[in-house]
Amino acid sequence: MAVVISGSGLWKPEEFVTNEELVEAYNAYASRFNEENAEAIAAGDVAEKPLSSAEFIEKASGIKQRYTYCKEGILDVDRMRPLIPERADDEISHQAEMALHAAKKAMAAASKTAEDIDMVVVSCAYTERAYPAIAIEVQEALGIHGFGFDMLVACSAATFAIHRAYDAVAAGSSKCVLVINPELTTPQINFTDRDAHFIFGDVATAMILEEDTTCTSDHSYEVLGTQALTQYSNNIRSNFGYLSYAYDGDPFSDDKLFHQNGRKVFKEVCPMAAQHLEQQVNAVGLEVPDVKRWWLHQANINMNELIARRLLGRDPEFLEAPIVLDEYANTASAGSIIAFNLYHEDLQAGDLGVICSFGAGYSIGSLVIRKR
Ligand code: CO8
Repeated sequence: MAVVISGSGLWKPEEFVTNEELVEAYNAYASRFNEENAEAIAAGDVAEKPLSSAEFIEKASGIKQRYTYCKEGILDVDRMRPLIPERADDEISHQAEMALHAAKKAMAAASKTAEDIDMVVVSCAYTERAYPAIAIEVQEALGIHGFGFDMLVACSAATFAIHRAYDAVAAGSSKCVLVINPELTTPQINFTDRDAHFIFGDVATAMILEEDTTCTSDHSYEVLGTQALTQYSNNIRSNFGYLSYAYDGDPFSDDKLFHQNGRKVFKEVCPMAAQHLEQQVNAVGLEVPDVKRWWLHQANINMNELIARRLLGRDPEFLEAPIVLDEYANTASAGSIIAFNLYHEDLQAGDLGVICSFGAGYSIGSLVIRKR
């Protein structure tokens, strides 16, 4: 029996924010801050806020725009954070709503109904509450029997959840698994921080994994191997959490939002990811040139080009390692799944590909797959 990926789904919000819009709002905010704090800045008590630039953002990251679940509030210099209405307990939660959109698309692509699925995993960088699990809310909304649970592994939440799905199907404890990644990142962005305000966007992705014997999909991929690696690092961090209630400090201080040492991340993660990918391909008896497509994590275009160059010894063609950053920005764990979703149907039976995430933790997760 083989385990296959038999469907994937991608949902993006209708609203988006361009670099130009973002920079205009940030620069207005920063200029006002600098004016209001001119004396303290001159005395060296407060740091001047540097200005941002749309050209820098595109050059440094490859990002041109990002989708936003709620655009309202983000560009408001008096707010600088999305204005998301709180929902009552008997309403569908925001992340469950996002997850459902992507789940239904993955189920349609795999020709699966609720009766076919017996395990639901919602895995992403943040969940909007601790319990009940978003996965159980989605399970209920879809009418799926069996069980569901949430997982958090930051950038590698999607790949690590697919690993768990693979393990469950391979072990026979589940027949068909729905993995969903509702990446609602914008509420964790410090839009007043020039170094971080441009990085993330919102999106939801989903995948179905099942036994090959039940698969009826037109586009399915046998999972040949999975590999995960973690190594503790404080270079990408958020201190947001339930202990804030017990602390005397500000529950909304800057350290409670996403922050990183981007340069260090770049330098440390690129070699780790390239080495991991080569080892992962070799572990299933293949060589790097055997791989037709690399669906890489989408954090930074220069990072992806560097990793691809290290692997291939040359620049990749677009379709060898597709980039979706220009349209979607960094969508935490969903990036490599977006790339897979948009660029997989052209592959032929026998073609090999690798899905790989890398980032916060640090965490790296990969799968070698073969088109059936
Ligand atoms: N506008 C203009 N200038 C800028 C800006 C800006 N917005 N930002 C920085 N600069 C300036 C700097 O001040 C610096 O100037 P100087 O040389 O005078 O000091 C110059 O530009 C260069 O700055 P950097 O060295 O910081 O710029 P880089 O070329 O390194 O680019 C990046 C910055 C884009 C952040 C880059 O370092 C990068 O992408 N690194 C990798 C980061 C990464 O992969 N992070 C992982 C993200 S985490 C993740 O994927 C999931 C986490 C969990 C989800 C969280 C959801 C909220």
